[in-house]
Amino acid sequence: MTGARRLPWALVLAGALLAGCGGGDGDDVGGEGGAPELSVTGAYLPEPVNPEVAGGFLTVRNAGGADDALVSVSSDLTGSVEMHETVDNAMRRVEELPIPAGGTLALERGGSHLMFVDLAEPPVEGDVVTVELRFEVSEPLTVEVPVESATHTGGENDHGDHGDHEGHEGHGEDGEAGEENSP
Ligand SMILES: [Cu+2]
Repeated sequence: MTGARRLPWALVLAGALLAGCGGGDGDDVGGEGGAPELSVTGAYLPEPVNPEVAGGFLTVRNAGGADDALVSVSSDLTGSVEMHETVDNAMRRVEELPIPAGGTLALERGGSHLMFVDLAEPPVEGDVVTVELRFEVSEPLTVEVPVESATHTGGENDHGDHGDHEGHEGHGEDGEAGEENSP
């Protein structure tokens, strides 16, 4: 099995790359291409159908030259905000969502999303939820997320250019089917 022989080398290489990225204590952050540069667009939260669980959607763009990742989320709506990905129509919790250098992390219906759970009180259309996004590298970003109608998809007030739909390959296949599929 040649694949098995190659794996240790891949791990060594990944480790070396991580060490190279992480050891930047003495470096000047902000040099060209040296740091992620994140911005958030298109955030919305559809009024939940299930009053205890709400999905949240947004796009994080990384215009910088280094990878980053969304590692945790909090909000004033609930103390429990999870990050979920969707594989084969089943969603599952993940510990982080990657935001590649020069790329985007798109949280959208049918894909990865934020999951607000254990809601004391369901949000209604017209509310605004304050969400704090925390990243592996970048400083946290606070986003005011409008609550839209339950059927809102975020598509209609986008000005074109919504064509890239990358980054869905490469997930494992196990998936815990049978959780609620609400968002
Ligand atoms: Cu979910």
